[in-house]
Amino acid sequence: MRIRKIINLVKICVILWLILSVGIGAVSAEGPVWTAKPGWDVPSVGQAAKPAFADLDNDGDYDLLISERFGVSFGYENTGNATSPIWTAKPDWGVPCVGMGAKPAFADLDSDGDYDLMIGEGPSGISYAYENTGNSTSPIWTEKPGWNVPSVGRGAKPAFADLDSDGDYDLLVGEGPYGRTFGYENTGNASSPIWTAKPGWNLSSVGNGASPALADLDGDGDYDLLIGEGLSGVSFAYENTGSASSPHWTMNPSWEIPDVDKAAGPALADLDGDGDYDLLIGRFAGFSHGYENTGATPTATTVPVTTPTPKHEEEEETPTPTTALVPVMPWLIMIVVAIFLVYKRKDKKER
Ligand SMILES: [Ca+2]
Ligand SMILES: [Ca+2]
Ligand SMILES: [Ca+2]
Ligand SMILES: [Ca+2]
Repeated sequence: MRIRKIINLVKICVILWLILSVGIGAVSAEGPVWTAKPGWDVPSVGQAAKPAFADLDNDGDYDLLISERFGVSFGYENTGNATSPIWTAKPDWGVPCVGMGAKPAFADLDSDGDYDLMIGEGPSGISYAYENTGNSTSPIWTEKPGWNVPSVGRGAKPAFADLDSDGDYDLLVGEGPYGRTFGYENTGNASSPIWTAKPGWNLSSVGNGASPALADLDGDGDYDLLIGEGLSGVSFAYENTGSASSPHWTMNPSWEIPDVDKAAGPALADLDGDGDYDLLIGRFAGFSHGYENTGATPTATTVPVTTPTPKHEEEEETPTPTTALVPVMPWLIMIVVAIFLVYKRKDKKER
């Protein structure tokens, strides 16, 4: 009788473990396969490199801005082409120090056909906006406080995408010490953004120094997500198992990228023109490492975005680690059940 009870309890534990490990909602087997591509690497910019892609000279290939730990952002022109990038320093496109732990993100925020810029900052937790007052072939970054995103605490790391398919850019902003990511809906419009907190899009902690990057990784027409982590250097993957107008983030470990040392800062763009997203991950040592997506090319990457081309982002960090709650829970439950059984047994014996 008692053996049957124990067997039943073990069964319940196993089922709970499966449910909690897999999460709610099925994830896709299709999607990216990341293969190191040293030819795309970018030399060190100092510490905690955070790249962001955009075609800054409107010649049809992705260029780069890489921010670093001490708040400076460096421009790189792609002097190769849309299928084979070569990164050449372009000081004119850089941004002077914004503070500490800078992380850039690009989007055309005023719908005038050129990329504007947001740079997340460390101690203030504010994401500072810059309007492109140059043009689509020659950017000039001019501070635009009206577009700033209020503080998320420390270590702000913004990433843009139209998350509700209404034709304007929305935001995710990662945060430093606790590794959380916050959603912001653009409740203004495509030429004048207003950032309104949208808790339904938030993500729980990945540990520390969350650095999000958004792109459609499985070619199903909605944005998926990578979040770089500060201490482990892992970039965690989330598949959008909701829809293009209502995202639901479900962890998909088969898409994640292992350790790059620490302060992982992923940025996504199609670097070889084969129709899928490739990857650059900034790391603490200041380098950015290239990864080619060698998975099966997903058909039609038709993410609804208003302006130029889709693009994506990065992070920095320091303090408190927190281990992911989900993998720990099943073990906790099993330990509690085991203790309960031992006590029950002892109790019976004593009686
Ligand atoms: Ca270009
Ligand atoms: Ca613009
Ligand atoms: Ca939107
Ligand atoms: Ca998708």
